[in-house]
Amino acid sequence: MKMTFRWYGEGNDSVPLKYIRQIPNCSGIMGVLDQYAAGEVWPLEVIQDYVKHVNSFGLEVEVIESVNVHEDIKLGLPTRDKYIENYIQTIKNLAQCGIKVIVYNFMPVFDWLRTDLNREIEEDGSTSLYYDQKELEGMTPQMLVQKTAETSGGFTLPGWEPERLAELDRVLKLYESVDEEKLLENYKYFLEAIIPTCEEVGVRMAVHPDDPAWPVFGIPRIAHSKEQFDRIVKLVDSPANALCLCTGSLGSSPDNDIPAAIRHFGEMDRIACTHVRNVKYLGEKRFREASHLSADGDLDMFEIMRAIYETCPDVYIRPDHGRMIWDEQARAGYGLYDRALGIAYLNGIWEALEKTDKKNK
Ligand code: DNO
Repeated sequence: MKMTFRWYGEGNDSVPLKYIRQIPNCSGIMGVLDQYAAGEVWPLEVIQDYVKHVNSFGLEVEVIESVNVHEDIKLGLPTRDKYIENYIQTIKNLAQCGIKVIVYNFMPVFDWLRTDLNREIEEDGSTSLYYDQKELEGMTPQMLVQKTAETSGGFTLPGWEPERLAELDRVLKLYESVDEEKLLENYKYFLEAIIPTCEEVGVRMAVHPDDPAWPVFGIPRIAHSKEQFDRIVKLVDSPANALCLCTGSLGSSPDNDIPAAIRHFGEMDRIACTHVRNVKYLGEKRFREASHLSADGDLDMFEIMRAIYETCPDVYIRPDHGRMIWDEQARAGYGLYDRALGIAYLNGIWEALEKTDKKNK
């Protein structure tokens, strides 16, 4: 496995590259150029400079998270072809700069969402991301957008890009005539167009699960169960059509058996990267994020790492959403301290797996 850390770019992240380099076993970042809106081409020279800059800190950048998919592609509008062409150009440019995996999602309108970005965990006074379906049902999408913006501490949030939200009313209206089957059809059209290029240039597309793992605000969502991912990987049957297996997103629903899903898709060689984190269930469609430690949440991190070790040991891993601890001021979910602790813990599990394996041979 290659252990990495998500980084938002110079001037846009509270964590400097130098600190990331100092985390044990962290060999690179999952990076992004978020100055480009969905549908725009990422210029080759800009990516080259970016990669050079990250490399100068002794870190690799082989995974990009994300290149966002324009809403017209998800909606299947006639304008989609020009955005797909741009997407293909971006894939080619990224491949030329050594990028091996592109994380993206096919969630309409919203990416991940929470009803509280800073919910205090009573036991220890830290805060973490929190979701309660009942709270969501009392809000309109516009109210949620406003609350998220007001409580994000001035940091831009991935998935909450201003240009995406400026379009909110128009796009929500258009989705009224798109159901799950239509969305899947539009998804197939997109994959059929881009995967041949990915195969040619050696890039794997890694789709991120819906988060939370169910539809929200009545908008269709098609990527939150093993059965749905089985359909997705078959839309275009290629190792380049792969998953970003995010344990916390899929794991927000107790119906999903995460180690089993990793084994299933790992054995098929369809996992290109993973986000590893823990979730604490608080009731029906109500959860908060926990530290990575198994005992602090409801996911079994040992079984998760064992499934990765046994079925897809070469994937890129990153710790995901940390709690905010030690009074750190950072982008919600993306501080240094708790994610670095997460890496140290995942490293420990990995070492135990490797050494036990060797002993048994
Ligand atoms: C949330 C992230 C997601 C992810 C996108 C990929 O924190 O895991 O925003 O990057 O869904 O497109």
